[in-house]
Amino acid sequence: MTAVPCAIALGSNLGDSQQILRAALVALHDPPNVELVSQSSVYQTVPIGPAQPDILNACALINTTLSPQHLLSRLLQIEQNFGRVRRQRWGPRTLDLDLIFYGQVCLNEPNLHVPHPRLRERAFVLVPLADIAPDWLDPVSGQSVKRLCDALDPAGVKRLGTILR
Ligand code: PH2
Ligand code: MG
Ligand code: MG
Repeated sequence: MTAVPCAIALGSNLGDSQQILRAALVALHDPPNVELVSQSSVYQTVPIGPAQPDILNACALINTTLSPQHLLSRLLQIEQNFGRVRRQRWGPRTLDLDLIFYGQVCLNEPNLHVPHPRLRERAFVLVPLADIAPDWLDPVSGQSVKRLCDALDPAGVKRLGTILR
């Protein structure tokens, strides 16, 4: 199978989030199934949802030979390895890994919706993603990441710097 380019969003606000994001990128890179292609800067973002500490967000581009469901399983497994416990929807997390785009594929399965259904309203996804994939076309809206990003208020998304590797 030829590898498919995908976009992944990362988030953390429990533990040493800088270190967790860095280690998560290392864990994600798992050749020959997943190749890490690029990573955005890290952003400190105001949480959407219940009150909790600010979240560190970033995005990564990968190439993968895994199917969407296998990639999702892999992301959930990495979250578990970082001690993710789900107590509350949109609650605090050591690590959240969301599949944003899987090539130009559109999928609506009970446990997996791709592109991510809320990506167009989330500056904490689109601002980092615009660092590394401004021209990526969202297959649902037909608009580029840059254009979707420019339509949002970037207040609440503050660039911290690059992720050291
Ligand atoms: N993730 C959510 C809900 N709210 N807010 C910010 N700022 N960053 C996130 O990653 C985030 C959120 C659901 O996973
Ligand atoms: Mg999420
Ligand atoms: Mg998630």
